[in-house]
Amino acid sequence: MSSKKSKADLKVVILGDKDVGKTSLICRYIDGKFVTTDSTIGASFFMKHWGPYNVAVWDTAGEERFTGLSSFYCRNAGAAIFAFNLNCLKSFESLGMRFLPLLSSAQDSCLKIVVGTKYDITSPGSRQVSVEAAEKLALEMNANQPMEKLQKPPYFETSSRTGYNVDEVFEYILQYCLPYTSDLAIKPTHSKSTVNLSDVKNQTHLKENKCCT
Ligand SMILES: Nc1nc2c(ncn2[C@@H]2O[C@H](COP(=O)(O)OP(=O)(O)O)[C@@H](O)[C@H]2O)c(=O)[nH]1
Ligand SMILES: [Mg+2]
Repeated sequence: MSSKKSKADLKVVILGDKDVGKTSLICRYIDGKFVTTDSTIGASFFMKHWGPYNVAVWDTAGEERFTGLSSFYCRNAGAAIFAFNLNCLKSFESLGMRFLPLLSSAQDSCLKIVVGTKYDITSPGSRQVSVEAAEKLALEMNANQPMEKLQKPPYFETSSRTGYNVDEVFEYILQYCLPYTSDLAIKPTHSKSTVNLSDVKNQTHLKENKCCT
């Protein structure tokens, strides 16, 4: 395999309600920085090179009006990150109710990783989702995966502000989904392109997609 080819060896999508911190998580991983981001419109695409592999990371918009679009971008995904805000129960409930059904066009073996975000502003008083509940969901979502390969419930608590646990999420995905060789090292090279869908409402075919979900 060669990183010069344009086709990705692994497609990763990130799903979750608006404002849970999906874009910040990807930016922290790709750029190593916490950046102020604009609301994602439609979806953005990042390519990361990991050893000989090309990894495509698709950031999606969490808003209801883009649901059909997110379903489209899940096609052939090998891994999906289900992000929720640790301080917002509703965002956790959305994962099973609204976002899991979008994966029908992903690979059958698609790994699902549950990620609780904004750990830096989470305290016992503010936390609305327990570790146990999140781990339970992560295991339920991956009932078709071999447990010996999962090793642990695929659940991480992260902070894009401090960087806490962010690399660990992606390392877990890459090691699970790609054949691992000892010379693999994350290279800092990457590229980004944004799918310009600023006027999604006026695009008939996208409206049709929305109806189908
Ligand atoms: N304190 C804190 N704020 C965060 C974190 N991640 C995201 N945010 C903030 O949450 C808001 C929404 O983030 P964004 O990444 O745009 O969410 P998205 O809609 O899911 O892509 C922004 O104001 C971010 O600065 C985090 O780990 N800690
Ligand atoms: Mg976003």
